[in-house]
Amino acid sequence: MTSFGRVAARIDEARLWDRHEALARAGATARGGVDRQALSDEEIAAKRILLGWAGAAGLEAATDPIGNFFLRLPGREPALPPVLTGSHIDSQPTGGKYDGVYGVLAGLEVVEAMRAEGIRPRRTVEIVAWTNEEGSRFAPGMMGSEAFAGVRPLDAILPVADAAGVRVEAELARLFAAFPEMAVRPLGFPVAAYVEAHIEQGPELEAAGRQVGVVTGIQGKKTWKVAVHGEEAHAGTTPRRRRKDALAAAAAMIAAMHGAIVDADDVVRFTVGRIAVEPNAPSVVPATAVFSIDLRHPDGATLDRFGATVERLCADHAGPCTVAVTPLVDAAPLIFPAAMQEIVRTTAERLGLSPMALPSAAGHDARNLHIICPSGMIFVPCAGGISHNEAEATLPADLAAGARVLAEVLVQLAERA
Ligand code: HGY
Ligand code: MN
Ligand code: MN
Repeated sequence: MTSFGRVAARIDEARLWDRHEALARAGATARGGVDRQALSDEEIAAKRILLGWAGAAGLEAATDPIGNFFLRLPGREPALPPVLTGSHIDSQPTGGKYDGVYGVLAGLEVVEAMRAEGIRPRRTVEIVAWTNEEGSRFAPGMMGSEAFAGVRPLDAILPVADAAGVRVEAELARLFAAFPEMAVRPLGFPVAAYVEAHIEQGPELEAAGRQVGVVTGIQGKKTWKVAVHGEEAHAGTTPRRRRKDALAAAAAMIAAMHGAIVDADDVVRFTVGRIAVEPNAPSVVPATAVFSIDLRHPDGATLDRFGATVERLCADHAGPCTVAVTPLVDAAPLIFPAAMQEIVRTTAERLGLSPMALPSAAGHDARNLHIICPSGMIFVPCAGGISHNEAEATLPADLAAGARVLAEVLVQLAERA
């Protein structure tokens, strides 16, 4: 047997599946999903489990000032920039067992397979769990890969607080205290290439009956935080003409944007997923309403055009209130290098799989690695395309098929001079 396929042949479907089940116990919810938000105790517990497996496999563990976790298999020439693979293990509040976790565990499975086959690539292979990909507890998301790639400075990230006022900085201190023996490396280093395996989080692969997707790119995304300020008042005594009702104004803004940000072909994605009202009391006219906006589209000009309406529509519907629209993320659509798409496609075909090319409608840390090194992604199907939902599901055979493709892609990339 040529060296091609040797590591793929060592991928252990049962071990990969069992590790998903084990990691899902960290932050398990009653409805079969996970609530393992960034820098939470649940995520620390999951990292401890991960480190146990990595230690047993002889991998070196390290972190960095933003809490990214790196599990390292030194190559024959460790001075060369490494090949990176991974994703995230933080989840949405009603998340599934596979979003993000698959990319980290598939990477670990590949390294286990390399060791079982006695293969030590030329380049070091590192598995990474990026900090706060989801952005549910701390907005915006992708803080770990953004800081690593230099997209967002650390000093702009550390002061960000969650709904309870707890800052990233304080939670990172807790994380480092939980792993006192962990080496802390400087933020960012040269990377030869990055490959991320992920469930599709959409219905295309399953509908086409394919096990593996070659990800062509990631659609563009803009997010904002909108703060509407009015005035507390008595719900029974205050006449309408004297009210400054922040929630009524926010509702008008949101309705106007839902009415304006639509397209006939159902491609644009506009979501207000979070709203917080103060003082949030039934008999008090709301003084403030703070809500999120998540806007996405695969075409940059269209995304910009819809994005340009946000600030105007909020201002037009503020009524007697004031409104502050704060941009958080402005990420253009991206296309992964043809060479990275090609190596995923040809590797899958050589393994006897029939890969399908498709773009990613969901965001991924690969977006930020794409800025600093050749990056690519491998998708596997998930049931009904359901994700960011506790019912997220997939098949052991699909996870293993994706891991086999990842294995042989990483071996090829890590053998390159
Ligand atoms: O929101 C996203 O696209 C990613 O799943 N966090
Ligand atoms: Mn994800
Ligand atoms: Mn997600």
